[in-house]
Amino acid sequence: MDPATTAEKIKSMEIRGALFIATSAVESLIEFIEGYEGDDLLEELKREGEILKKARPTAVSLPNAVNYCIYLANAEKNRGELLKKLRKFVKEQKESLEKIARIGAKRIEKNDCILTHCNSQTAIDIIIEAHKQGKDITSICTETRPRHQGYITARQLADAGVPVTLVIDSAVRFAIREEEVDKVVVGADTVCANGALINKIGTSQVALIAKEFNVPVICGCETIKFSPETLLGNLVEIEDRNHKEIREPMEGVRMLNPAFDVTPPEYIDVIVTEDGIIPPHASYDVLKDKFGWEMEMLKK
Ligand code: RUB
Repeated sequence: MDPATTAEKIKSMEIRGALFIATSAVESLIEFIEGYEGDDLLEELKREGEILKKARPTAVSLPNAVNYCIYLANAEKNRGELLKKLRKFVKEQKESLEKIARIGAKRIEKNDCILTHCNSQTAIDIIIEAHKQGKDITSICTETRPRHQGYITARQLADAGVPVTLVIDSAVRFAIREEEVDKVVVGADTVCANGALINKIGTSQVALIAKEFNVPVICGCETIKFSPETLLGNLVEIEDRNHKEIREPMEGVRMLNPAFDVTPPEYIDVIVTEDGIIPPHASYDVLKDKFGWEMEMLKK
């Protein structure tokens, strides 16, 4: 699929979930490079990359992945070698899901009841891996208004054989208390330099309630979702989606439809990356270790 079509599908949320957004964007740039016959690939890639980056503003995996393509294209002038490196990048991103599932599942204990919010492939894979290991877990997922991504999660977990209960978002406190939730497992759209987590709207409420009941919050997050821009002091834009997603306009009523919120690092126990488990406050070290290339680009 070409970059413009991919950008449209990201905008309309046909392509969604922070990791899938990033890998789809890179795959579209690979297709673009394969078909490119002009003599200014780098400039054209930058233009296509801008279209992709503008598709959705909050998940940093998208600009990180696009910037990485441009960084590679700048350094590698041999088209075949560049494509090889880009395909390797996509493969590694997909493999990171499995690595995170294996590491994260170790934090899940026998008979745990796990609550998850929205639809994160990373979080789901941790839960399914724990189930495959025979830990006899059960799960609860939230409906996730207004787009109801929780229904996708419920389907995926049920299809994998994990006993699953669906609750409305406002039943989270009731569920954590009455269903005796042992752990919360969520994904990430962005992790900031201070360890704050940006994920689907409502994640911060879930984490706050989990804290109240001493329930650990585990965040599954590929390192591509850490934000180098936040190291330079920039704030992450929270997407304000079409208010019609909530309901038809009401006269005299202002609607607000933020798609994501910020969970302070104090409410998160661990972040599970493909390289291992870190406390949220070690996010700075991840950025320093992994994003030297992007810091170079951002400072220019
Ligand atoms: C999805 C969402 C997910 C993260 C992580 O929001 O908030 O928790 O993107 O997903 P939306 P993954 O439905 O608005 O894209 O682990 O699949 O990358």
